[in-house]
Order: sequence, then structure tokens, then C-alpha cells
Amino acid sequence: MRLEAVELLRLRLPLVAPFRTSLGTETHRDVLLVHVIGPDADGWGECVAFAEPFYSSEYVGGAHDVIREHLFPRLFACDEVAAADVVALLGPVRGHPMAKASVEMAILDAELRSSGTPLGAFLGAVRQEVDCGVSVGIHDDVGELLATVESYLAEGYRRIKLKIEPGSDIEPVHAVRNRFTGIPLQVDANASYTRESAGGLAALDDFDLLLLEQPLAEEDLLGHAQLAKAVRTPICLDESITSARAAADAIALGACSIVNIKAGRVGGLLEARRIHDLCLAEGVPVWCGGMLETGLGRAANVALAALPGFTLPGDTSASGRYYDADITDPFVLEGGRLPVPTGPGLGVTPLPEQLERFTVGMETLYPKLG
Ligand code: SMG
Ligand code: MG
Repeated sequence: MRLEAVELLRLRLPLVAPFRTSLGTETHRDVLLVHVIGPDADGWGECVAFAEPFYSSEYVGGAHDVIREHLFPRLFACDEVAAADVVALLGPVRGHPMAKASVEMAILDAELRSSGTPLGAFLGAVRQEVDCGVSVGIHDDVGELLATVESYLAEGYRRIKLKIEPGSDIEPVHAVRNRFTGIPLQVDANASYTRESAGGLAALDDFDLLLLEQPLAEEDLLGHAQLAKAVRTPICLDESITSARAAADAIALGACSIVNIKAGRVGGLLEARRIHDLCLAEGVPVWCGGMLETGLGRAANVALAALPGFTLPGDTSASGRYYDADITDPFVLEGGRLPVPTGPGLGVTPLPEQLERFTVGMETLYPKLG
């Protein structure tokens, strides 16, 4: 497409309930949207960076800055930009995968809208709907945790993920497993353990968990490989999988036997598909992670989760799990599944009145004249 203008929108959406993890407690989602405008089509991208750099080094203000100062100037310098070329064009800028992913997503959306192709079909989706799990935050009170899990199960979620951290791990997981004997259950530590403190995680082996997600630091592949030998619960990596190269290395080292795929974390949907492809070839199951996305990011996640290697339910929950009012038509759970959008591109667009309601800042970028 030819880029005529780019709008960067900053939104602030209240969450339906606080979401506590080892990283902190989220009560709102600060979202950056990228809206690319060309002569024939426009497209939307969502940046999944959080307000603070605690999940990874990126944060929304930094992403906004790098998009304005370093990413779009490189794309404005081209007459035409194809989504397939975005990674290479932005390659000289090191890092910033979430910022880059949002730019690629917007250009891909515009491209697919103008050719009338749904994102799912473009990526290679083999399903019309995807199995959904839900991620449950840390609760101080085990009774309240059980009530939260029960209400999600009543809504139809097909898998429960419990957030854990040192001091809040074995006991709550034991309680949930005891109360809900047969449910698919997994845990996520968001890198809150060290090699030294991770020994106790072997006690989780009694609870028949699908996986233990990212117990150790992002860069600690060797530690994960050692832990994988010491516990029976399969290790899944999230934060550590920053690229297809990182995924291949982690698998070769035995650091994980399951991979969480998030397009934002790996620099875009095309790199996410590459990771899917290599995991499928290696026989490593993958599932789609979540970053509390709005309906835009959710549409992309659901399309990705419809690829054949996504054999475990994703953190692709319904809009109502996060927001009373989403910025797109809401994704609604049916029988524990979400439908893969069928319209061109993302298949969803922001609703103008909702955008207006939640937008707290906006900036427009233009190519330099001459
Ligand atoms: O989108 O449902 C969602 C959130 C899923 O737990 C989730 N995401 O590490 O996988 C993860 C976390 C990242 C966000 S923690 C604030
Ligand atoms: Mg995770």
C-alpha cells in the first residue's frame, strides 16, 4: 500500500475486574492503536505493550515514541509498503517487537481488506472457531479463587490457567484441582522464580497440569532445560520465545516442550506463523497467548489460533472477560469457543462511538513532502 497518513491513538479502557499477577495488578488497559491510511484501504493494528515495562522491556509510551521516530519514517521513505516486507524494512531498528508487530498488523489488515481476504484464510486457518481458555489472576483468598474459577467454568471456558508466584502456588493450585477434579488446568509464573526457588515446583506434578508456563527469567533457557528434567509437568515458554530462532533454540535445548505464541512478543503475525510452522514440524504443541487485547488484537489472535498446530486452548477469552464495552463488536463465547472472523482483513473495525469514548490522545503522522 501507499501510506498517506498514520494515526496513533491512545486509549484507556477499564477492566471489568482487577487482574493480579506476579508483575502487578492491572485495573485498566492502556492501548496504542495504529491506523494506517492509504488511497484504497485503511488498516488497524494494536500494540500489546503495557503501560509499564514489567512483562518485557517494552511499554506503551516507548512503543509510541519508537513508532513515530523510527518505524514510520522508514516506511514513509518507500513508495509502496507490503506487509511481507515490514520485518525487513524495520530490521535496522533493534528490538521493539510489540511496536513493530502493531505496524505490521495495520499494514496487513489494509492489504487484506483491499484484496477481500480474511486474515484467517491468509494465515492458513483450518478451523472456523477456536477453543478458549481463561487466565485467572492471583487471589489472596482461596475461597474467592474457587468462586472465580467456578464462574468461568459456568461460562463454558475449556481450560483454566492460574497465575502463580512464590508463596502463592502449591496451595491455590491444590485447592482448584481438588474442587474441579477433571478440568484442563495449567499455571503461569511470569518469570517469578529463580533456579534456586524453582525446586518446590516439583510439587505441582501431583496436580495433572497441562503445563507450567515461564517459571524462570526470559533469558534463562539453560535453567528451564534443567528444570524440565526435574519436574514431570511440561514446561511451556512465553516471555523467552522472542523469535522463531529463539523457539528453535529452546526446543533444541529441551527448555520447553510446549510454546505460547503471541504475535506482539515476536514482532508480528508473520513471525508468529513461522514459529507455528516450525513447532508443527517438530511436533511441539502451541497455543495462543493473550495480552488483554481489545477486539482488534483479539480478532488477530483468534485467526492465528485457528492454524493447525494450535492444539491447546488459548488465552483467547471473550470480550466480556476484560471489558464491559469493547471497541469493536464483542467476541462472545459459544460453547467455550470463539468464532474466527470471516470478513476481509481482521474482520472487525473499531466502533466510532466506542473509540471516541475511550481515546485519551491521538497524533497523526504524514510522509515528508518531496
Ligand atoms: O489476554 O487473557 C489475557 C491475559 C492472559 O495471562 C495472560 N497474559 O503472561 O501470559 C501472560 C499474561 C501476560 C499479561 S500479565 C499482565
Ligand atoms: Mg504468560
